[in-house]
Amino acid sequence: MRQRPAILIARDVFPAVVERLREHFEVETTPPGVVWSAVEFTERLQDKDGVLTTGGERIDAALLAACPRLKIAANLAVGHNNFDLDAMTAAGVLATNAPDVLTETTADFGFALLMATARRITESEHFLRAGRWKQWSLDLFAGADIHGTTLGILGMGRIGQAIARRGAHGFGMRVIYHNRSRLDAAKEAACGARYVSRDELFAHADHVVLVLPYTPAAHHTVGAAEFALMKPGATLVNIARGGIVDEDALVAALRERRIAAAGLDVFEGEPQVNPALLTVPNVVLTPHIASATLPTRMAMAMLAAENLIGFFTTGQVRTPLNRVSSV
Ligand code: 8YV
Repeated sequence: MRQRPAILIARDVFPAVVERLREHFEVETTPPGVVWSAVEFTERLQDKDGVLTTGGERIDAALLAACPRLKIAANLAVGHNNFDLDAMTAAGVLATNAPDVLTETTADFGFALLMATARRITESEHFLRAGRWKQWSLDLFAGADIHGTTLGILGMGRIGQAIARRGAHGFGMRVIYHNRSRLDAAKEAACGARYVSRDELFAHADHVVLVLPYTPAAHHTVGAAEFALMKPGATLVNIARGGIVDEDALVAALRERRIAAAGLDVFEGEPQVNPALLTVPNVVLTPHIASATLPTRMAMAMLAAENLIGFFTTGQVRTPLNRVSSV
């Protein structure tokens, strides 16, 4: 009998996902709480035909050279900056990601983080929990309005558009955006958004939300120059990838109140957090949870699993990132 393909699940995932994969594959799981080092990950992958990754495991030329059996890596994230797509294509390894199923959930969170940041929700809760609330005062945690203000979105893919719709149609915001390519008129109308230059976006927005993919060109693309362009009362929200923002420059801008506040769900070098960020009061910090609802995380993991199953059974996957010749 032909041997079933061997699959590694690189982090602990829901039992239903493991069961689904076991219908087709020999599956090696990862115990709860375990994050393999790059060396351990490579060792475990050496005898595998496929891998379900979670966005944190790097697949590059060195790993591919050490894992010659590998044919597919299925990311359960939409972002895929952990994949070196050129190296994967050159090695004939298919890459897939998990878009769409997380769009609305992630946009909900982007908006929640924007509101928490502008209305100083976590800062005021810390104050209350610390027993410091002694009296009402007119300006107690007075923040910035959301409704009727200008929302600037950098990166106008599916999640950016979903945030734009919330802002324009739910909160009566003027939505401006900048993106590598401009949306067509129908899409702009659907999300009530107007295309502007990058500088205009930073200069005119009351709230800037970052939703762009993390590429080498996007490294620290938001830093001192952008904070200098922003309005003093403006806020910045990052739900994309930590490396997009120069965190040291952000800390300086927040301390000097060159911008009012920031909300960060992603960090350069996460799960380590730049210690300076922890000392700044006007920043809301969350541990990369923008897509974290149980139904959405299940849908993301199942999409990755179905991509693995599709690849080995029919040769078809739902969300490919590159093209390689089939199995
Ligand atoms: C994931 C994300 O939860 O999909 C993405 O790109 O950033 C999150 O939704 C995370 O990457 C999983 O590691």
